[in-house]
Amino acid sequence: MTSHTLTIARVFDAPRARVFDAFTKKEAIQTWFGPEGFTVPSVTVDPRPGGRYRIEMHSPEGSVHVVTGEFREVRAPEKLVYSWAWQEGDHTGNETTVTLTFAEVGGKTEVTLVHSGFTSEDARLAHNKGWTSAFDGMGKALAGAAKPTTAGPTILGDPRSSYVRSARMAFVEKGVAYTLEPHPPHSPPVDAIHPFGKVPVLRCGALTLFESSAILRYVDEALPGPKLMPDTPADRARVEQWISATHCYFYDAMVARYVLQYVFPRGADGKPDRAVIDTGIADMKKQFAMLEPVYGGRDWLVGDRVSLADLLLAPIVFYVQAMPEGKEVLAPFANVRRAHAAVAARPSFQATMPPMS
Ligand SMILES: N[C@@H](CCC(=O)N[C@@H](CS)C(=O)NCC(=O)O)C(=O)O
Repeated sequence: MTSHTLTIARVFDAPRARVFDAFTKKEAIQTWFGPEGFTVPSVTVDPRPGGRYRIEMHSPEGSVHVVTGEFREVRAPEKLVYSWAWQEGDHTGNETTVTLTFAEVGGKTEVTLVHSGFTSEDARLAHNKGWTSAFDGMGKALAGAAKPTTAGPTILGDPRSSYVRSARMAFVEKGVAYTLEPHPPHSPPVDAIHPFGKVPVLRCGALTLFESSAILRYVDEALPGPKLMPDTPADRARVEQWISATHCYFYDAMVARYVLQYVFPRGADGKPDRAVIDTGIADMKKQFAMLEPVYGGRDWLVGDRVSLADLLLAPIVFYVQAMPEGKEVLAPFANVRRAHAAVAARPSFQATMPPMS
């Protein structure tokens, strides 16, 4: 049977030892390995003759690809030879050999890859595409732009944020696993995604999103699980209406001018600013009075089941209730309290309790 061999030479703008490490150190491999858009959540590597490696890659669509092999020759920082075998997919069962040589060229490093033993030209071409894309990623990683290590959906944000909680609740409602990376607003990982540094932001494979409304809509539409938007255009528009009202009016009165005044006091002597709190309370009362007949006998802002609008508002009402005047403010509004209790009883609400101090 004819054996097909792939040869690629690439110059990387980095010292030879660092480029060699990119193939032999777990953390370094995770910054570039795999085609563009793939992430590398798991790597084990034992770079010595007879030592083994295992690299798990996830595609943006969520498919898992695992390659394993054994090191045959390890001569840092000049040469590396290892076997290469896919654990699943079209190329399973065919062990091939990767030979890498590292040469210094004027302060840069030329890597020559010889990947031999393919049983078909198709397999050789598929690997040419994969390595070429991976080497593009390696160039970027060596220049400081590493790829994320988790492919699965990841919410970045402070778990105390009501908006972060809404995004997390959407995942729990859908029954889809997600990772929470706790980062404060305006921290580098958040700033890398949100132009104004706010939380939450979402990373999902190659996709990044900012703004909770966009994140909630994506989670609902792109992921399996129960629908969090109603069935009719009019009801979907009503959900959008309450989402917009929450961003534009409820958050301002309930969070900015009430809850946050207690959580981050900015008044005289570092005390909560009473004047601001009073305006927040006055507006909240009007807002709850307006919502009271909207709920009527129903537990949901729209229709007969939970929607994204409820997920956005409930974490805010939760904080209002927890503040000194909150229960008193809500006391006259039996429907609002009953509707809030209905969302608060859901596993998505229970599973996303913020750390309270
Ligand atoms: N419109 C944004 C608002 C997000 C937002 O205001 N998040 C707060 C935490 S609940 C935040 O990041 N605050 C920091 C800041 O405003 O600088 C969204 O819906 O995602």
